[in-house]
Amino acid sequence: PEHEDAHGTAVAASRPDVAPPPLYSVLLLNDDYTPMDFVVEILVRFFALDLERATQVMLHVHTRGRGVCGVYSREVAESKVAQVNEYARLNLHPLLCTMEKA
Ligand code: TYC
Repeated sequence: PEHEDAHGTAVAASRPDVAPPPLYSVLLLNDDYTPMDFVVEILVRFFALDLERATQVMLHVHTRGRGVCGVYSREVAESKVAQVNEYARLNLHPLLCTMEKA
């Protein structure tokens, strides 16, 4: 909603309608070649999961095809995706990380 100042100029209302920034899920996709222990290492290293939770997420991706590693702002999610894909490629694994609006 817009208010007007003494000159009739539109100014921001005292309670501006601010939308919360959208959140993004960062996903791992299954493949037939990336070793399970490498996927667990990724989940510990880049998503701060403990070994037990990392193993659960890895097995979920392995059996269901994809799974959520974490939920972040767009900027943080983009950074996680880039870092994971770069690290996987550096290690010659086909692992794919992607993101979608939560
Ligand atoms: N399917 C892989 C295997 O059997 C393991 C794997 C899990 C790969 C999760 C990718 O995102 C992934 N070695």
